[in-house]
Amino acid sequence: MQNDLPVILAVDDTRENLNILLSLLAEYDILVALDGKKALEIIDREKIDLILLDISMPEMDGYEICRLLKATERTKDIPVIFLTAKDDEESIELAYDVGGVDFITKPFKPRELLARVKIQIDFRNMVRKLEYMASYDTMTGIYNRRKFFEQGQILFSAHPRDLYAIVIDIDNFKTVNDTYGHPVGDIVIRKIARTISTNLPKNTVLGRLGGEEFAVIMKGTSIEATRDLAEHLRKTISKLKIHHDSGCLEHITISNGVSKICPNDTLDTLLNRADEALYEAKETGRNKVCF
Ligand code: GH3
Ligand code: MG
Ligand code: MG
Ligand code: MG
Repeated sequence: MQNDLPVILAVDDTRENLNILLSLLAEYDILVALDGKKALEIIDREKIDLILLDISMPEMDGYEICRLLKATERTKDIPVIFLTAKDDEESIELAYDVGGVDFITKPFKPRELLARVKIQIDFRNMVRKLEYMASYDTMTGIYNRRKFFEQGQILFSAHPRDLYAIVIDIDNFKTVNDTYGHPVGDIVIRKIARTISTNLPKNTVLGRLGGEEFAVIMKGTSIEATRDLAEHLRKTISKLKIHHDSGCLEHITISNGVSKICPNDTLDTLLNRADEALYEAKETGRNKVCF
């Protein structure tokens, strides 16, 4: 997770208002737009943490912009503070109805605006942190089980005919723990996760399903090509030299089970077949790929 300067987008059809905000919010990375169209272009391109949004603007007003953002998956969680000359109850109510998180009337008190911006940025950072914790495995930095299934499901919906799974399990890992201790076992898991991750094509979903078991969901071309990829992972890992405090481990191996999507499959049944293939790989000697 990065901790870059938060990016704030200020949208107002009056240049002078934007200039005031630019100098007031100098501690943030601040972008400005003079109309809705320009604002949407910037939001499309940049990762925005907070939007300060005027309401009365020609062509597209602030409410309309906010409604659009809230209806779009990628932008629905960006907090919007309305910053407007309006102060009637109806306008305030509508601002919250369309998804605004705060409402500030112009002319505003500078320190109050700064404080209210800071609250939203802090809240956004906290949400990001929680999202990260709910999605990534702390030890390896790859997807955890929950996020793996969520992302796998997205891939499944996009490519219901060309989906492939690889289930990966480290061989005799208990022996590694028993011989070298749990911390060295952790180093091995991390190294193997990183090796798998860097050897996968783009748009592949990789997750740690548990202990020393990983899974891959990918759009592929054939079972043979997927088997070749699994074989490449197996070979690469068997050649690793894994350094730890008191030495270097070699010849750590994995077993892989590969499956291709069949009609009526769900993500679960696709993965179950890869699991059965993995079981066969274990039963017939380990350090191999079965499908
Ligand atoms: P197999 O070849 O049949 O897979 O044998 P194995 O020893 O790898 O399989 P088994 O499932 O018996 O053992 C897996 C071990 O992984 C047991 C568990 O203590 C260990 N383990 C699970 N999670 C972690 C972890 O986060 N860190 C470490 N160091 N060990 C873990
Ligand atoms: Mg205006
Ligand atoms: Mg194992
Ligand atoms: Mg296991």
